[in-house]
Amino acid sequence: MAELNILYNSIVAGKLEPAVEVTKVAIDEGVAPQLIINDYMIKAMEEVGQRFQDGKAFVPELLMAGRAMKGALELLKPLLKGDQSATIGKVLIGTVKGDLHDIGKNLVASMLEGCGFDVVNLGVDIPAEKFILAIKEEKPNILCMSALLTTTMTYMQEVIEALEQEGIRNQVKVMVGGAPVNEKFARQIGADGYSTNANSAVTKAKELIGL
Ligand code: B1M
Repeated sequence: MAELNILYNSIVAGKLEPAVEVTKVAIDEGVAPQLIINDYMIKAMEEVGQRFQDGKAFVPELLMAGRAMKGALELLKPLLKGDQSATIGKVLIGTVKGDLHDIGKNLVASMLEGCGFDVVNLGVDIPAEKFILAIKEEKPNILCMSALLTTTMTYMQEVIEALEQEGIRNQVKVMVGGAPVNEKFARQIGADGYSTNANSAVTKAKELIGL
């Protein structure tokens, strides 16, 4: 029986190997990926964030925890894929300029992909010009922007304004998310949609393209 508390503790302690091992056992035992992610992995990252905030953990600990979570998440990614054979829409996703957090953004990308979206993942620290270039090249239905810092979430508005100046705002729906982002903020900056987590991101994305 998979000891999922070991997964939680390993991520908090930044230990990759036991995190991966216990995840493998959980997968073999048929534990639902969503339960592993939501009840253990994300909770562990919250604990690390709390320790950081309390001055009990520092950037190296955040990095190690991120590495452990990413390693375990890699094993779960294939399981997030649904049985969708046809593409239901195209999404361009990236973390905005100045922001290097990508674990949540990648989780959103994997869920969207698993639910039938064609996903182009631009990565982190993406400036408006790069989003614009990619929109012109890839012609996505939805632009997804992620931000984890209160200092970078405001850049989302700059991207939306840049889309307007470029005359392409009406060609793409804009969805925003990330821990400091909320519905009110999304509305204020002129985004079309917002979601709190990777599951609701899929629901919102479908809604935005009329499904
Ligand atoms: Co940083 N960090 N970090 N960090 N980090 C936070 C975000 C922080 C809250 C920690 C804290 O103080 N408690 C704090 C931000 C404070 C603030 O702005 N209010 C913080 C800070 C301060 C910093 C630095 C400034 C620290 C420093 O250098 N002094 C620095 C900034 C670097 C930069 O970006 N320029 C920094 C660096 C880092 C690391 C690089 C070391 C590492 C990131 C590794 C990586 O991502 N590859 C890191 C980590 C790991 C964290 C915490 C601990 C965990 C983040 C995470 O991965 N969570 C975080 C504390 C926390 O979140 N509690 C913290 C798990 C992930 C699954 O959740 O990303 O929220 P999340 O994604 C969720 C939802 O938000 C949503 O769905 C996801 C899945 O459910 N979502 C979307 C996300 N994007 C979405 C997009 C959507 C829809 C939903 O649609 C488009």
